[in-house]
Amino acid sequence: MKSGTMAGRVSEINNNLTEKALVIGIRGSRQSQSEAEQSTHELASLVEAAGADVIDSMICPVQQIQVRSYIGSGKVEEIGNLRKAHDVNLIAIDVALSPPQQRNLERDWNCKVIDRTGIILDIFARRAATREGQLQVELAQLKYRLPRLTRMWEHLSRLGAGIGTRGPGETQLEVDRRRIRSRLDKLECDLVKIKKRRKIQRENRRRSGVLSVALVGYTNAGKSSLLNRLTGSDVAVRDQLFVTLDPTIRQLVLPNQQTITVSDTVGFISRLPHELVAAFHATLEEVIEADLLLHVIDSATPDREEQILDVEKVLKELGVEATPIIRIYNKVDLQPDWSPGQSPGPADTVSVSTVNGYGIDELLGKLVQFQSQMSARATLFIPYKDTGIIASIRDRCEIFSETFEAEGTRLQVLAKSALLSKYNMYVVVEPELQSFTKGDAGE
Ligand SMILES: Nc1nc2c(ncn2[C@@H]2O[C@H](COP(=O)(O)OP(=O)(O)OP(=O)(O)O)[C@@H](O)[C@H]2O)c(=O)[nH]1
Ligand SMILES: [Mg+2]
Repeated sequence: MKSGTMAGRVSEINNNLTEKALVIGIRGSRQSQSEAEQSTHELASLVEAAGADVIDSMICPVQQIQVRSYIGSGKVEEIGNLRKAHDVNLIAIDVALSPPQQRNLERDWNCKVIDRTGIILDIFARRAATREGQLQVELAQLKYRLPRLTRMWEHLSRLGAGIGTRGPGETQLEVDRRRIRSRLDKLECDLVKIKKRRKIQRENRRRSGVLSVALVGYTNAGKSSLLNRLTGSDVAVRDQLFVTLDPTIRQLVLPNQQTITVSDTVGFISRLPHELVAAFHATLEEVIEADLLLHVIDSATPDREEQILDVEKVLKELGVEATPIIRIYNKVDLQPDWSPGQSPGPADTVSVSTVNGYGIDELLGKLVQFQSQMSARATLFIPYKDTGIIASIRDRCEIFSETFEAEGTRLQVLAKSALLSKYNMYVVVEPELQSFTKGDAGE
């Protein structure tokens, strides 16, 4: 009985703490109503993922952005009334507000106002579990907060001008800024160390000639589900945005018995805050350095095409346009009339369902094909006069056997084809290996 009362009290406290939010979508002059609706719906999901209750939402048409508060004064008043009627304590708005606009709206509505970037940063801050993730999010948050710091000073100045307010107010602001800047320097320095460590780990993997595949895609597309399906791992999967933040790397033994690595990482979203992409560079290096990208697409969402474009935009920002990519249309079980022929674009595509396993064998087949095109086994014969090159071969290829003969060293290696072509002059095509190396070694 006692514990029941306690539990009741805790849930009452939690209810009181849960923020009640109003979600405001913006329809720009070049946007259709359905685009605005989808974006507003996504913002509501983000607000929920950040832990608030969405009480109501509305779409506000904006023909011309107003400098003072982004939206016109009539709409500001209308939304203010809606806020009062619902008694909400948070208004989320689906644009990137400038610091003064955010401040003006908070004053007009007398409640907390948060923009799309602020919400995404908040979710990341809640979800970051590892030290690396936490550092990355803190870096992004501080960069976002730095220009918004004036609020503290304004608060002081509202106490009244004159002796004792002006000087200290300004000084405090400068102190705050300086503190943030020195914290930013420290974080950047810590992240450089992490980056170095990851680089060493990655180089160790590369050295073995093992192919690396990275899962990329819009948040909630099913990347982690696919990793689990392919490798039998148990990475967290939930119907929520940004469940995965930290990269996970698993080995996958393909049907041809060759091993590759598959990495799962943070998902992308429309208008992903630039601060986050920059801060997550260390994490995203698994993507940057991958030999092959699997772009996982939620085929069942009405926003599918926009999401594909959004992901491609981030990939471009990361500079990986040249990396081969396979588009994976996931969740086809939700689309009974799906036909793979509908797949748009020139990229290689596969339709799958991580729920019922449809298309997984086809995907594995494509991975085998890619793996055998990309890596090859070869026999190299290095004359003793060139012995110096063996150290670099040892560093970059997997060596199966090494025999010393009268004229030089014979090595059996497995390596990426592109790398093997550098040692072309030493490749020996032996009859039994011919079918294995044919076409691969020289590419
Ligand atoms: N019906 C159906 N649901 C799926 C499929 N694949 C994934 N899901 C569901 O989609 C939701 C998101 O899946 P995740 O694997 O967490 O997606 P993610 O891309 O890793 O998402 P984040 O890590 O949040 O960016 C979960 O509720 C999954 O159960 C599928 O093939 N069919
Ligand atoms: Mg995930």
